[in-house]
Amino acid sequence: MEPVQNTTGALTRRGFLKTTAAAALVAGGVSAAGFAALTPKTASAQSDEKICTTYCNACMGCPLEAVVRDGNVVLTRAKEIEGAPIDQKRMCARGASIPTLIVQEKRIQYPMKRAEGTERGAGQWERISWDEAIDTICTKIKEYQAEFGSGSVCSFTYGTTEPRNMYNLNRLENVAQFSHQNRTTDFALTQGTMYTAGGFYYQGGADMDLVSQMSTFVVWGHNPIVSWPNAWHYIADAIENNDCKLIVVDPNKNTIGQKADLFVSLQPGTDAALALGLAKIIEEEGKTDDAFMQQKSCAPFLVKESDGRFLRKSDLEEGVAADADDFAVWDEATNAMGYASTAQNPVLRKKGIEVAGQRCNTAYSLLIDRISEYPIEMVSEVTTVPEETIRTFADLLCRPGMADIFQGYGIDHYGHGFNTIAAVSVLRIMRGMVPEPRMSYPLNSSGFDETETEHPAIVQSLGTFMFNDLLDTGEYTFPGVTAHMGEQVMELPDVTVEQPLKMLISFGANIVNSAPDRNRTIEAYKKFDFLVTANIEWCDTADISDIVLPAATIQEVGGPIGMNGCLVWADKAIEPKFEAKSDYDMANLIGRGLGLDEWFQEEFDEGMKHVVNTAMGAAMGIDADKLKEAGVMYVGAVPMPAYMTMTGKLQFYQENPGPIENYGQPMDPASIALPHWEPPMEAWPVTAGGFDTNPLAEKYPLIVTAGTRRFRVHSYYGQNPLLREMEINEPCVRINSVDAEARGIEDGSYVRLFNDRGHAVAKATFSAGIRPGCLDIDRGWQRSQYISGCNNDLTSKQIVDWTCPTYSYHDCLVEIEPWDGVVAESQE
Ligand SMILES: Nc1nc2c(c(=O)[nH]1)N[C@H]1C(S)=C(S)[C@@H](COP(=O)(O)OP(=O)(O)OC[C@H]3O[C@@H](n4cnc5c(=O)[nH]c(N)nc54)[C@H](O)[C@@H]3O)O[C@H]1N2
Ligand SMILES: Nc1nc2c(c(=O)[nH]1)N[C@H]1C(S)=C(S)[C@@H](COP(=O)(O)OP(=O)(O)OC[C@H]3O[C@@H](n4cnc5c(=O)[nH]c(N)nc54)[C@H](O)[C@@H]3O)O[C@H]1N2
Ligand code: SF4
Ligand SMILES: [Mo]
Repeated sequence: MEPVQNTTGALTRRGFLKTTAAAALVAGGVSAAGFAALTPKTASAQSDEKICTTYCNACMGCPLEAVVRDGNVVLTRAKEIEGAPIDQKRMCARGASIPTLIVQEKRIQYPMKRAEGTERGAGQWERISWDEAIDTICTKIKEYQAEFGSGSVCSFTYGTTEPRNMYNLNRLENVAQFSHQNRTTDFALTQGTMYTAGGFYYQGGADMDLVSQMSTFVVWGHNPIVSWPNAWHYIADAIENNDCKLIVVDPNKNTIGQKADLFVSLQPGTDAALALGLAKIIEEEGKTDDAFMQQKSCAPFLVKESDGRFLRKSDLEEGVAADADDFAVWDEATNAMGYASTAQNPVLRKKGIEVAGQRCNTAYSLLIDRISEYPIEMVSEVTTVPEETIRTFADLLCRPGMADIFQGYGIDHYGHGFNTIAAVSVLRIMRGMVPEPRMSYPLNSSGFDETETEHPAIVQSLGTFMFNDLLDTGEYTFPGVTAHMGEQVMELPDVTVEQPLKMLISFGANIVNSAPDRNRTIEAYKKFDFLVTANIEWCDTADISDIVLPAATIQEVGGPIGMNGCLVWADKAIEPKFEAKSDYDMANLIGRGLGLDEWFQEEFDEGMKHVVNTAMGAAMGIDADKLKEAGVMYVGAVPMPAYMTMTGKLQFYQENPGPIENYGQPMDPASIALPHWEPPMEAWPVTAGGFDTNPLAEKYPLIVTAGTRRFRVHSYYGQNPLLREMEINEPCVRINSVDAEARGIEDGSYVRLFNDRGHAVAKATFSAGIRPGCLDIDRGWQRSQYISGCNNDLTSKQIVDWTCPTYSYHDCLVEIEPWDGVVAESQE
């Protein structure tokens, strides 16, 4: 159905309102007629057909081919990757569903604004022109910034984290000096692997050649068969070709757990205790790789008792240039102090070393003290893993041949996630597992060419956990802490951030659905004066916005991505459907509308050159023109001269850690100096290890986690009709029959999960793989797809560790009951 137009061809608002009512263009859906118009036409003999290079951005960036006929993508298939030394050609059901994703019913077609006089969220929309949309947005930005300061306009640019999109969005939020809404998600794994091993191994996909060579492989809090499907076959290759032993650590027997030689089911949130207990066994049995630790880690570095810092050459000698600095060690070859770069035999296990009036201990001896707090009896009690299983695990870790540990977000999504990731990293360092330093080829998403060093910048980083306070009072207060640095103790006072908030612009992400404690998120969002959402498909976040902008898909825009060892330059395979525009173009329009034209001169193709053309690229002979010409280039992993940690060495000891996300919070660096275990903040329904049960567990005894699901990526792909055919088309919660039967719950019946924060109604699916006391609810279904409530109505925004502030989605207690089918008004 065509919108009504007046004689000049422009839309009339009245005319369109009539049309929308008739076409039921409420809540963002398009009519059946509109959907038919979007659907690819049947190919005829006369059809033009072309094959384009493209990719899927749903997890690992698989390079694909798109078959295009008559302006529609009719098929996607895995692309051959020339020059790849390993078999990389892969695609899963999500990649195969791209043709229907592009034309799905829920696609946002035009810029829309909330119908005048209607409530936010009432579902009444009017189509507007791009000009009106951009004018309105820019006028609002200018007004708020003039009256309340530049940071009163906040932008959120997550969910579409590709450099292709992020480049110009980052440019906009910096040049326009917005405040930036931080996602506060997945930070423990990022910060934990970065600080200990210098980065993400495996998950960038560039190290898969190593995975197939493993003799022992541990998958810890991760379910790659579902969440990184293209990673599984390398593990399978290792099992088939190397007789690799697979160990899986998870409370629940997840998909990959079925393939494990040793499946270790543990009490959720106790992984750090298990890792440190294993480390103690390995140390006591003399199975550490000492030569590796001496050469590649901070283990021999001397740590001063006075302030907990490494003793450096610059502490001992005058005029040492920063790049000539070195770390003091005790050299057994000379029985004297030496430096890390030259010592022959730096000692690992030594305490009470006096150097220049400073009492020092080796970093490794501090670690030994720490792991001595985790004897096997205590670890077994806390984790519930039998002592015999812990010993078998330790033996398997010490098998000859290559071994490594693939850590996942199952252990990230806890308040003490950093500590858990760091504790697991201890095992990797002690056993010499961490490979030579390498990294995935980095594309530049910063928003600025490497030569553009002078530019305006965002004014403040904010988390959604701050929004309720900021919107109520214009202030958020971080609690003060007692900070420890060696023998020094400091009281750090509360810090108050002042930031009035008026307007939020979200590019991608469906934050209302994905952030924890959804009811609190909605409460906050309602208090914003003005909300703008740019997305490909209509979602719960669009529902409560004032202006919604239609974003274009990869196939409609093209551009570069680097993942999985490959660089891809996708073709613009088809014209954008309806009036969709790329995020790049949207940033240009807003930037220019704000009078910042000088920063937004370049169109997409030129802009993308800054994304690919980096100094590293030049050194490797890679540039945008070459990549565009090739379509796909295999680059593998880029070798690095040193680990990208703060010292260039593998670090189980952090001398002065800063947080990955700095909101201005006070923090105690000692909380992550050496890894330790503490129970989860909420999901602790037991008494063990000297920690009493959380009293809340009397009311809410079950732990609910939300694992990833095969046929969706969070909410994305979750409205794709092809994928919806492939699974039960509604939210499900997996439950052990023991817990279900105790509550009179039948398999396949509706149940209500609830706690003080909210509730979610889902279909119970009995599963023997779920640990009694635990539930696993689908991740990603939106409120609009639930009968009542929603997964994130249950979760909490509380931040536990300010040295690594991250949302602890998996740390959540609930009770569950058969659902009586009544939706109370308060629950709607
Ligand atoms: N199909 C699909 N793939 C995706 C996504 C998606 O939504 N769908 N999302 C993508 C994104 S953004 C992410 S972050 C990744 C996440 O993907 P993964 O890293 O695989 O993480 P999860 O699925 O959250 O959890 C993995 C496992 O951790 C377990 N777990 C929960 N608590 C604990 C615990 O205390 N200890 C241990 N050892 N395990 C625990 C869960 O039972 C689950 O089996 O997937 C990416 N890939
Ligand atoms: N309960 C619970 N909640 C969780 C988690 C959990 O474990 N438990 N895990 C969390 C994790 S790991 C993550 S990463 C977050 C993810 O949180 P989100 O990023 O909010 O999740 P998605 O639902 O994938 O939203 C991505 C949105 O981006 C849109 N999009 C895709 N491509 C483009 C584009 O090119 N341009 C624009 N403008 N939009 C685009 C999609 O249509 C989709 O609406 O969720 C978190 N939420
Ligand atoms: S979802 Fe992941 S594995 Fe599947 S096609 Fe897309 S990028 Fe590849
Ligand atoms: Mo994530």
